Amino acid sequence: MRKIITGILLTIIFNVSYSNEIISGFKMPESVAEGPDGSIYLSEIGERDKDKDGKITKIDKNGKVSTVAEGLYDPKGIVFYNDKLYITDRDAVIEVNLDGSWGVYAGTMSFPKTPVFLNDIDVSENGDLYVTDTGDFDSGGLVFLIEKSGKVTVMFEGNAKIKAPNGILPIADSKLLIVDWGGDLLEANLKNNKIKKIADGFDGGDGLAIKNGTIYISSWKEGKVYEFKNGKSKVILEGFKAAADIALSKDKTHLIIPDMKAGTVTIHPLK
Ligand SMILES: [Ca+2]
Ligand SMILES: [Ca+2]
Repeated sequence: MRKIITGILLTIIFNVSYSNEIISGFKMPESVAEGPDGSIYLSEIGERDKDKDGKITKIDKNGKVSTVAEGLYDPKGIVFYNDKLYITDRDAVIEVNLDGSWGVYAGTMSFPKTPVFLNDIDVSENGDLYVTDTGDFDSGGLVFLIEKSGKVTVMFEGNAKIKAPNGILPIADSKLLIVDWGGDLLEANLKNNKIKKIADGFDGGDGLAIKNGTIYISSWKEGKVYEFKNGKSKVILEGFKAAADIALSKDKTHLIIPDMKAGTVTIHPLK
């Protein structure tokens, strides 16, 4: 009897928690990160190549939407480190405080190669930032390292393997996952700077997330989210207009997906 009741309860919880929550009304949302306060912080490009209409928006735990910082160009990748947000904004990286004040963290001139299309950003435990430049979306892409000292170096240059890097994610053992716009999922070993392809077929690859060894990859072009585990990939979500840069919630129970063309943010419970 006890087992049956538990079963019924689990069924109810399962049904309630396994529905997507969708928040709408955003202008070209590109990337998301959950903050220390449990709010979701979102970059909104506004109109592409239109200056100063980009902004950072906060969705609090009750779903209330407010503007954190504005006057940006085309903000994209967004990540938290020590309660500050680091965001790529076309050809620079900016730092945003939670009170909304912001400044340039790595300006265009501090890059050893002129950035063309800064895209994703992520951070190592020691505060080093990894930043992708998707180049012309065909080739010429770069991966930059921005050290805490502010020094910017090129980690990887466009080559036969890295063409137009988009999503980037540090993982265990000094490795980085990179998804290329052309569809390849790459693993870079930071100990020897070797890059290997571990999967492909994610055309228009945008964001990356990882939970217990399962990698989640969004395809902007296909409007899909894939999972990749044990050497195999499968679609777990589809029907987006442009699934942009995804992120996991801090407790890793939910995947957060901004849809750039639909102007929505979907919060999807993971099994
Ligand atoms: Ca803009
Ligand atoms: Ca991106």
